[in-house]
Parts: sequence; C-alpha cells; structure tokens
Amino acid sequence: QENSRLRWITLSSSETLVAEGTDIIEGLEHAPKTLPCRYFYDDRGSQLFEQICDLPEYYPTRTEQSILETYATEIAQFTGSCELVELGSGSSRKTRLLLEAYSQTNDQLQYCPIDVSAGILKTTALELLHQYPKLKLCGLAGTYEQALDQLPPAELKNRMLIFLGSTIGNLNAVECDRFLDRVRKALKPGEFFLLGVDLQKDPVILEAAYNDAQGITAAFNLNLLAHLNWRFQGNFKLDQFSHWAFYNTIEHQIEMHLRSLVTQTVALETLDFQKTLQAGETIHTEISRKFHLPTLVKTLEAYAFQPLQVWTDPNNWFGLLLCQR
Ligand code: AVI
Repeated sequence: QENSRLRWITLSSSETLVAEGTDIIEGLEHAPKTLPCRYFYDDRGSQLFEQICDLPEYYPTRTEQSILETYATEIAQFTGSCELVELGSGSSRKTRLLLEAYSQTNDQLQYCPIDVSAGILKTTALELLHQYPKLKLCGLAGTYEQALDQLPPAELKNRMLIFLGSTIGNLNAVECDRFLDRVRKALKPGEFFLLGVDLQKDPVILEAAYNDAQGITAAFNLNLLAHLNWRFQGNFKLDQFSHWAFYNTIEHQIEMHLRSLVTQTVALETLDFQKTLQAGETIHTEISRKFHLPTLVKTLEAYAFQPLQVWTDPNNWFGLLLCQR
C-alpha cells in the first residue's frame, strides 16, 4: 500500500561527464591548493555532519529548526496547497515540520526529496510514508544540477522548492549565480522558493561553530582525506594534517583548510597523481558564506524571485526567505 504512494527516479547527467577525480587533480595543482567540499560526504562524512548539527557550538541547525517550528503553519497558509521539492533532503529532519503543517492544512500531500545519497533517501521515504498516510512521495537520487535540470512534471498545481541549512553558503559567488539561474529555470512563474541562510554575526560565535570543543568538525574536515584514500587508493596520513577554520571578515565567510604538519608527498594511485606539500602548507576545503539579508534579497530579485516574507530568530542569526518566482 505504501509502495503505491512511492516513486523513484535516478537522475543521470545531461552535462559532459568529467572523468572521476579530475576536480581533485585540478584542486591540488591549483595555487593555493584546494579540494572540492563535495568529497566530505561519504557515509562517514554524512554521519559526522549529522553529529555537527547537534553540537552546542553549531547553532545553524537548531536555529533554523526553531524558525520552522514557529512559522511552518504560516508558510503553509501563505503558499496554499503545493508540492514540496527539497534539494539535499538528507534525513528530512527539518522538513518534517513543513510536512506536518501542510498535512494539517491540505488534503493532498506531495513531497519530492532530492539527495545524492540513495540510501538515506530510501530509509527516510519509508519512514515518512508510514508517518503520513496521505503522503505521495517521489524520491530523486542525483545532484542539485541534475535535479534542477530534470524535475519531473509537478503533480499538484503549485510547487515550492526548498533549500535549507544554508547549504547555498557553500557555493562561491559564481556557483551561486549559476545555481539561482537553474532554480529560476526549474520553477514556473507563481511557484515558490524557500531558502534558509546563515547570517553575518559576531566572528567569535562563527569561529566557535567551526572549531567545536569535541573536535567533530576537525574529524569531518580530515575525513575528506580518508574518503580520497579509499576512493582513489590514496596515502594521506590523517595525523600529519590539522584542521584550520577561521572567519574571513572581508569575504564574510568561514574558510576551512587542512594544514600539512610536515613536508610530505601525497599520492592518489588510481588517478596516477602525486604532489608534494610543504610543512605548514594548507589545502582549502570549504567556504561557508554568511549573508546580509538586504543584499541577498537584491540578488534574489535580480534572478526574478520576489521575496514575499523573511523570518528570523530573536537573535537574527539565521534567515528563512519565502520567494515567489
Ligand atoms: C552543509 N553546510 C551548510 C555546512 C556549513 O555550515 O557550511 C557544512 C559544515 N562544514 C563545517 N561544519 C558544517
């Protein structure tokens, strides 16, 4: 019975496939060295990220959650009946608040979670179908780019695309522009876009969130190297690197790096690649941009999104924006 309410789509790339690992070689050849943050998320990395979300220093998850707890019903009333499509849904932790609100106010409940990890999508889908007897679910396994380019036709008259957790902050300005352009093309006029963003604040609070006392963020950062080791037969020795995260007050972004503690040559066998790192040299692994709401609203307007409502928490630490295409 639950299966009749469930559909699966595995998305394939419409773009030219880049040979696996090309982005890693490019990053390590770059000066200064970089590694793409998407390699954080193997199974262990995804588990570590879930742990980060529960850390006392990492305020974004629980702050966004509290905003959703307060305003989910208002959001559902604002948009009326619509299909919820979520990019990077993971365990759909926060989205459950929206599903609850939409199930109270609407007869039809349609949810389309999108994630690169098919495993987490399936587990979550089965839980949600069990929890919401009128829910119809269409899980899409693929990247944001694939999903936005290949969204199946909406089952309900209206649609709301959801992008929570300030994941948009992990895109640099160029990537962010490309992303917003894709979202604009994926939505029809009148459809909605719900965006969660971390806001600029005291650097002390920001730096603590990315340098937690238990060292979970450090383990998450270092796990990127462990991931490369198993995926490309690498020889990174994790104890010869240290985690370094700081707030860049000019760019308004947290920057995470891995610092080589010694001079060493690292190799990735299946990529036939070697590189020497000097003692003290760093590899840039992530940016996490922190937003200024009025500037972000202007950017969204430039992409034909009309911000309808902005909700924040009492400290103004996190913002949730409801826009209409
Ligand atoms: C997924 N993303 C929004 C997180 C962030 O805060 O930028 C990833 C993260 N990196 C370190 N801690 C959390």
